[in-house]
Amino acid sequence: MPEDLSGDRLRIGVVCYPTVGGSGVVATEVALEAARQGHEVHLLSYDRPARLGRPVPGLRYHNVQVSAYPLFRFPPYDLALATRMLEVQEEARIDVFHVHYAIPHAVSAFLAKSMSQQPLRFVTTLHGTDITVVGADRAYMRPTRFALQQSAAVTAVSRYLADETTLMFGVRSPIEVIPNFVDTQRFKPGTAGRFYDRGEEERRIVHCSNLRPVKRVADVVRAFAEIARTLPARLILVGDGPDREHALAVASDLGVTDRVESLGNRPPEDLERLLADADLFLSASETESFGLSMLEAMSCGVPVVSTDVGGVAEVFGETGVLVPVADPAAMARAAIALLEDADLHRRASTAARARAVGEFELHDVVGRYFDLYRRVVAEDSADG
Ligand code: GMT
Repeated sequence: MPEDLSGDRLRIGVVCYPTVGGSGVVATEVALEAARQGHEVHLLSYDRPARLGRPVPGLRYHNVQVSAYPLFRFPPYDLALATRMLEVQEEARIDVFHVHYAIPHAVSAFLAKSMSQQPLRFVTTLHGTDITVVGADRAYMRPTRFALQQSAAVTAVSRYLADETTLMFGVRSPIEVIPNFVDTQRFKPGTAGRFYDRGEEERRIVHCSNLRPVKRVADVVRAFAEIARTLPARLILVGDGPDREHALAVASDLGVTDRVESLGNRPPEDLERLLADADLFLSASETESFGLSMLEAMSCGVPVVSTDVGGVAEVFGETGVLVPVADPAAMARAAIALLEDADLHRRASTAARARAVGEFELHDVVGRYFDLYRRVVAEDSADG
């Protein structure tokens, strides 16, 4: 029998992708903070999420296993997830599931809800390509729209993404914007300072992503090659994905291989350290609903130059520099301006950190999810 929880404590089921991508990071941080605040948290995924780290009291991880029969060219993960959600619901009497990334998580949640003998409530958070790219695919559109309509509440990580969803999916119910967040105590400026404090000539430029085509990482390398023609600089690529080899081939063609380090996926502590000591962050994405790694860089006081897409302007506010997509020359010009002028860089660094602390601090934002869970549970109890 599940323990009787008192007062404000909730039983929360969190569903996410386990990879280093932003939606998995956000989901894991929400789960960790909920457990720290005394809620009982059940995290479901097909692998232990990259940000989870060591076991945490109050948080249980449930693995979703998919059988691979010879007949299945595509093992049905959505069915396996629905079954696991139902089992966890029956075992732990979950008050609310929070599914991150609509496809297929919201559809699995709806299936679990339909199969459940008890009320099963779920909140869906939209992150980006679940709507802007994947969701526009006819094969996914209708079940996703249906599952959003069946969610007790839908949130999006930026106003841009909320508006896109309303436009593309014709979702009539309001979508609440709850932005992504950063732990500004973990992601903070390093003690070594920037290139002018370190007395070093070489500027450290970082790009961090899952190196998928949407990130246009080759444009980051092209911009970097221009920068490296003007200034001593090093490019550090963090993350792994299908475009890694292509990016390195472009670096080789442009003669900057010896100045590009590709570190692959790194544990969160390494990312915090790398950003803390960076001088600039570059992002060349063709779409970005939010840009969590840019926010993490800002929190470390690292100025960011990004393509002007999606919700990036909402994250930047008055900070950062926006350039057109597919224009590495413009990106390089903006970067050089910051990396040549210590005063300009210092102001940009201070503004970036101040914006992250003022608008996106983890403890200020995550509480909005907990308020939403309570509202959903209260409304459902009142209805039923
Ligand atoms: O949608 C994706 O590309 C995957 C997703 C993820 O799992 O990393 O990224 C999206 O969600 C992040 C967390 O909310 C956002 O910071 C990213 O901007 C967003 N990616 C895109 O929109 C391309």
